[in-house]
Amino acid sequence: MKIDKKHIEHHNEQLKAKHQRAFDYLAEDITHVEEIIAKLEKFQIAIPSWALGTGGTRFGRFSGKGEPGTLEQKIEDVGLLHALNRSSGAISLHIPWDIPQDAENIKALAASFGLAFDAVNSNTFQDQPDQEYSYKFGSLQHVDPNVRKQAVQHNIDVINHGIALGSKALTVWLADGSSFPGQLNFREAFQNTLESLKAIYAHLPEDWKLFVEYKAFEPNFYSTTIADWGQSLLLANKLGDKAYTLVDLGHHLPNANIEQIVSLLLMEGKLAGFHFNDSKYADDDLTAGSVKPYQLFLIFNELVEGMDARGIDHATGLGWMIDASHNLKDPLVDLLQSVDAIKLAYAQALLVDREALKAAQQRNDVVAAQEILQNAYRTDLRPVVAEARLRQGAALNPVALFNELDVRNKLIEERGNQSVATGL
Ligand code: AOS
Ligand code: ZN
Ligand code: ZN
Repeated sequence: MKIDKKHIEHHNEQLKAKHQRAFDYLAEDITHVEEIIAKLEKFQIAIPSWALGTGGTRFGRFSGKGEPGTLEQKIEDVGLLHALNRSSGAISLHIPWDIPQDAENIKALAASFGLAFDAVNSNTFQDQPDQEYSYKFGSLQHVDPNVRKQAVQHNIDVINHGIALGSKALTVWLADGSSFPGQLNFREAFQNTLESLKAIYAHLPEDWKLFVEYKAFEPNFYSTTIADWGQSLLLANKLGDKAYTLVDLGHHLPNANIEQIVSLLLMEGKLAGFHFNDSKYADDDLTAGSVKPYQLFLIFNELVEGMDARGIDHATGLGWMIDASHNLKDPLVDLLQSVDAIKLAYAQALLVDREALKAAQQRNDVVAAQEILQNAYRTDLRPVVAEARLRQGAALNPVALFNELDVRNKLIEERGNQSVATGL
């Protein structure tokens, strides 16, 4: 299944008049609309290979169909997304779920869809059939040095796969922790983790980054060894300049002020990776912007402010990625919705009158500050995001075109009813 230019043009032709009316009406009042569009056009959000299949919960899984069974098919799926929205120009692989046997061919295939390779992800939260030691009681934190060594070696192997593909970052997410008080010594677990990360860091190429992901709980239910941004930042600072914190929106305790975390990490020059999703309770991995769109906007507001303050390029300075799981929706549609919601929040943040906000803060004008933020948030910028897509040669309405072209049924015709369990 391939989406060609003609499909997009035909679709856009039908929606163009209505779009133009909405866009012109909006653009008249936004003095820097061209600047916003230019930034939206450059903004790319990587797709994780594990989000292309139907997820599940520990209670069950309702299989999807026509899902990608091979790495080649996963790349094709992201290629479809990118053809529809021109904003999903990279794929993030998970080793060993995706082993690139022939890196050159895989690279060429990705390039044919205009895709690059984002951060590579290691996996020491599951045991693989051929491995010697079990990760049941942790990996990089483990009390047994043999287990730690095995986990370190796995991460080095992942770096090597990434080098062959042109990735520039390794993301380490650990399930390490404990489920019962007394099960481990917190300090020793942390120190073991640090030593293991140092060994991995030593194998990082000069132009690579190490993203240290944190998570409040789950799969362990009493302690997680890298549980919050403080613990991640502590490790990143001890490791060195190439190590950074990765913020996954679903990995905080309820009501955490994520926008403040983002702001301070940027201030320290230690924010580099981002996993988008949304949640009501914890790591629900729902579609970005589906539950708390205002929070997503506030996070972007801090991202834009903080990146501008440090002169960080919005498009290339941070590793933007989705990390989601879909139990009910078609994974591809869910990803299209996520990318759209992320770009909308970004556009809203770009609309904030920074000078006026700064002035309001300086005179402690709480009311004005709120008005400024909410004016931006409550402006319906969907036509601006659509205009950026139009100029990029993407579909004005990617979800509608996905349905019009009956993409999922075509994939089922090609691949059959195959379904792959993925995601966490
Ligand atoms: C797990 O909760 C984390 O979000 C990871 O970033 C990610 O989902 C995992 O590495 C995928 O297997
Ligand atoms: Zn994540
Ligand atoms: Zn997660």
